[in-house]
Amino acid sequence: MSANDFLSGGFAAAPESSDHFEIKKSYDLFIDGKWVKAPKQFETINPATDEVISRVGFAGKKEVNQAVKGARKAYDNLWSKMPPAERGKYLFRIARLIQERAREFAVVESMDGGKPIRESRDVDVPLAAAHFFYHAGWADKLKYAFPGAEVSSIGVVGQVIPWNFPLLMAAWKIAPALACGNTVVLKPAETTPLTALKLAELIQDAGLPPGVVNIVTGAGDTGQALIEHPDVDKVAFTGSTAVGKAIRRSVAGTGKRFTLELGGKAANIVFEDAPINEAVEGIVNGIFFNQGHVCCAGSRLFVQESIADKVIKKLKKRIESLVVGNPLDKNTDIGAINSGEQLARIKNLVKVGKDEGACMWQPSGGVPRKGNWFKPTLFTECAQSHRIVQEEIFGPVLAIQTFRTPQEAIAKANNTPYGLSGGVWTDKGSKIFKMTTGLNAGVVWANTFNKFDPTSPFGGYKESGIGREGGLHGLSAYCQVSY
Ligand code: TAP
Repeated sequence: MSANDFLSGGFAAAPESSDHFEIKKSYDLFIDGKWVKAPKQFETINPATDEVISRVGFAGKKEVNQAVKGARKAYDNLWSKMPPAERGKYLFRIARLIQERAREFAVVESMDGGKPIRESRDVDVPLAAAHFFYHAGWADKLKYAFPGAEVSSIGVVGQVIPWNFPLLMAAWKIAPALACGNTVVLKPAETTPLTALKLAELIQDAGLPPGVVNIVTGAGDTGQALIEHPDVDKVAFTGSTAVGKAIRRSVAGTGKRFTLELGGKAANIVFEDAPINEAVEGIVNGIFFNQGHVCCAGSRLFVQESIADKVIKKLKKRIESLVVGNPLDKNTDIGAINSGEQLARIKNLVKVGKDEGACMWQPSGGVPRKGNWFKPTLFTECAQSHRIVQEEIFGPVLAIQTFRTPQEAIAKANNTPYGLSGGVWTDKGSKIFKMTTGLNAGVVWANTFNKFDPTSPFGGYKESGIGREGGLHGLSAYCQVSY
């Protein structure tokens, strides 16, 4: 498929090239510092073109066991005993290598996952490097992170990550684990294994001792085998609430430590005194960033009744200008839906929204012929009971409701099983404090949305999970802290 097969919103196409690096025809599993053949393989597909990019290994119980053994050996003999400043040097090296190979990682991430290159280039990859830099700095300062406490490592960590931020989630998980002296077995998502495998190559280039990081690709069964492995001391999972619940049941009574970062249904709340144009940008960024495949996406918009018509009109005008198309084109605002399965889920919930009586609007532009696409979509006339208001769609679909008072906004925003994030748009600082204390969410942004930083803890309440990642809170989840 050529770049011209995609729509470019009236702009001249500006595709990023993919000929400056190699994607191998097939990848094995990265176990104990070596590339190990898996008994079978599966294809990883470019969701924007339906083309096969590569074939990757499918790890079964035997390979997962081999990886955990490698991680245990590296933990017992080397990594947990290494002077922390030496561990830090490896992390700094990995961070710098990610920066050096940033363009390659950004292109592969967009090809394998479907996200616009502007996002993988400006958000995913720089943040992944930042997570390694940040945690590299903590490696030899853990006793200052928790003053007065004895701090030690935990052991072997089993980590399972989703497909929406593949490299970034790997960095979120691996960097703090290594900084605290643990070793790791990581299972990337089935539809987006490539940047984790490229990270394994980079880790080899960084000279990290064998077994400290192991990467086993596969499907849900591979993740389950890892989580249930008796020699795993801690489980770190990011993914859906349904799988998170199953994991919590499986670790119950085993003594394994665990953190669960799960789904969300964030409220983005716009008051009549907000800077409206900025708020409209924030609404667009909140729900259409990464095609809405974002756990903290602002998927429920609450607009104060007095400005609702104005905000919705401006929002529609802005959405008309969004470019849906080639993820590798630098003009693209909304890329491809990550998989056919996810596209079917989005279509199904959108149909439910219409059937339940909400009013759907989509912009006039088309979408490319091949691949998985869904237009940015708004729903008005939504009720709290509608499934599109209660359930995580994980796609570019926004449910809009109105409110009259801050109390009503808080009550409606909190009426969800989730509690991951939220946003408040207002000119008044006092209102921001009132709202942020009233909202039941782990992260609340004020007059902005979807901003991330490794120093800032991230995580949820209720069905959005348990534990935090990032900052000191995230660090404490990877060490034993005894006072
Ligand atoms: P899941 O279906 O839960 O998959 C997440 C990971 O778990 C994948 O690697 C998956 O493997 C694996 N997995 C599936 N079944 C498993 C099992 N029984 N035991 C162990 N591992 C298993 O989620 P997803 O659809 O990839 O990701 C979307 C979800 O992640 C959304 O709900 C989103 O909100 C959430 N998410 C949350 C956050 C935070 S920080 N809270 C961040 C990003 C995403 P396969 O891919 O091979 O099936």
